[in-house]
Amino acid sequence: MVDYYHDHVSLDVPLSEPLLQKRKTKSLKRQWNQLSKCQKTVICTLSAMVFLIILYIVTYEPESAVISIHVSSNENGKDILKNIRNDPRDVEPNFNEIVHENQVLEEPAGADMDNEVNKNQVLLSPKVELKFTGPATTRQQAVLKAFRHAWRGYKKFAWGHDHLKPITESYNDWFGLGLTIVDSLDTIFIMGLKEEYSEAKDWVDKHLHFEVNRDVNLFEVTIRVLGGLLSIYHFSKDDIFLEKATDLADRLLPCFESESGIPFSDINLFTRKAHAPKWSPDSSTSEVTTIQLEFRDLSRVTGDTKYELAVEKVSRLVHKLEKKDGLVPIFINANTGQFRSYSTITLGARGDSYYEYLLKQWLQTGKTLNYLKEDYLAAIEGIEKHLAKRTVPNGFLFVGELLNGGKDFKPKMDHLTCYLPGTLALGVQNGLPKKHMKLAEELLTTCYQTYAQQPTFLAPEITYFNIQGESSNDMFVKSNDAHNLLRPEFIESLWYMYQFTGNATYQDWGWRIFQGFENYTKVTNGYTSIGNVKSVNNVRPKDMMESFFLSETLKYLYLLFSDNPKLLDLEKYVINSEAHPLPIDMV
Ligand code: DMJ
Repeated sequence: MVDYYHDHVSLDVPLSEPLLQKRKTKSLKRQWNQLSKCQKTVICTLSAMVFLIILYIVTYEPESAVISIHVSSNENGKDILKNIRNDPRDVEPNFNEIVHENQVLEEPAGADMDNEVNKNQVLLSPKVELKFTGPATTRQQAVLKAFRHAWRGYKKFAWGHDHLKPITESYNDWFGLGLTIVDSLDTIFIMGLKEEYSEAKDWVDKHLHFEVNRDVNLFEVTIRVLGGLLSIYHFSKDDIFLEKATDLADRLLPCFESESGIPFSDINLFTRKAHAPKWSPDSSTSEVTTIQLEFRDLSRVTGDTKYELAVEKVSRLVHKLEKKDGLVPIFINANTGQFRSYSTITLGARGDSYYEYLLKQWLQTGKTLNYLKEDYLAAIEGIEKHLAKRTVPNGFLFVGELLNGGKDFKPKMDHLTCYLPGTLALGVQNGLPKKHMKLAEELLTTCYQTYAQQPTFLAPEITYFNIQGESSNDMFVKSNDAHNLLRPEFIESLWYMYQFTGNATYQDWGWRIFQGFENYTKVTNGYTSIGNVKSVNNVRPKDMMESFFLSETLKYLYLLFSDNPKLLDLEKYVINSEAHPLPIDMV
């Protein structure tokens, strides 16, 4: 271009790229040299920071909600946890599909599955897929509505306490461990209740701790709290539940430091001092034998065998004791390791779940601990021989009790015994004698009658049976035994039986009983135990909603009313005494 306005002519010639670059570099260099030392330091620092930030962004990988398990040592469960698990706490659990990692079995040479637990053996939880998609039937919807009603009352008047007292709009603290929340978590998960899950988890995270200076019962806390935490850990894979479970189990372990290895029944979680119950020198047989599924599962997930070793020792000690055709007295001494002679033999209170856990431990361990199966089979023979009798009027089969060292028969059956048909069916499904199914069906019918014969359609706590033919009634209920605590055992059995037979009558029976609960135990702020099932006009509300109503009764009803038989797959899960599912070993 030509400049006509100046005394000279300037000509702009476009420079070539390399030439331009050279000039720019030269001028940059000149500018840099003109900077002060301080200016140069600031520029260098800023550049280094920008470089580091870019490097971090490029190499960052987000954490996954699926947990990778690689175990190299089992010295200390906590260390293992720290090392092997990601922290999925901020990740929303997937209620529709949760994938658990593969089971890892590191078995040293010579380990025998039917012998003592090998200290070096690390057996971790199997891969399990779950699909919980919320209620699919109108009956399930009704149960879900009942759960929400109970939860709302608990939340409003008893949040963080053990149990709701719905009539007085207050609470009860038995152990001070927020039992209803912990016990309900897996039911909430199965029902797909996201809001309730999030508030319950939040409470566990922030408020559940075990520095509690009070005595708790080993069995109750194990089945409700340890079992509840482990079950929801398996479902959600959220480490917070496992951390709490491990802390709790460590505090419970001193119970096993007795002379015999049979645990004391109670322990102070803060001082960790264990002792026999205040009212007796002995522990209850069902209690010391109904903690094994939970402690063993904790060993599976942490890789630390100390929990399983403690409880397995108990099973083996009880296995060696003399029994009456497989039947056990209901008291055992932690110091001597012996049964209390002449104590009652029953499938009800203090005896019940001994028999249940024989079968379930065998299942949990992939049918490898055969001494448990043998004890179970012997016990069922013993029941048939000594305890199973028929009423005279209509021949209903029931399971009574033996008193005075097995000398006297008492035609009395606790509602607790109604878990037995379900357990028998579970055994048959797993290859045990088919004749057990006949026993299961007959007992189920009798249990149903304990409900159906009451005007409330709710069973009493205890029923007596007519074996002398003194009247035309098959069963009768004493006033003191006429209460209903919202217990789950019969519903539990209905669910197992429906699972294995597909007989929809069992669903219909469950529905009628659910109506009984709706009609006579539902109150404005939840559900309440009642004192009298014998009169629809005078049920005498007892003002107590036990955590097992949400953990067990409503869970089993919800499962019973599902048309999907694999909603909770019994080939993959074994369910503890408080209805908390735990994975079965894949061997
Ligand atoms: C629950 O705590 C458990 O099912 C236990 O094994 C027996 N008693 C209650 C329910 O009735």
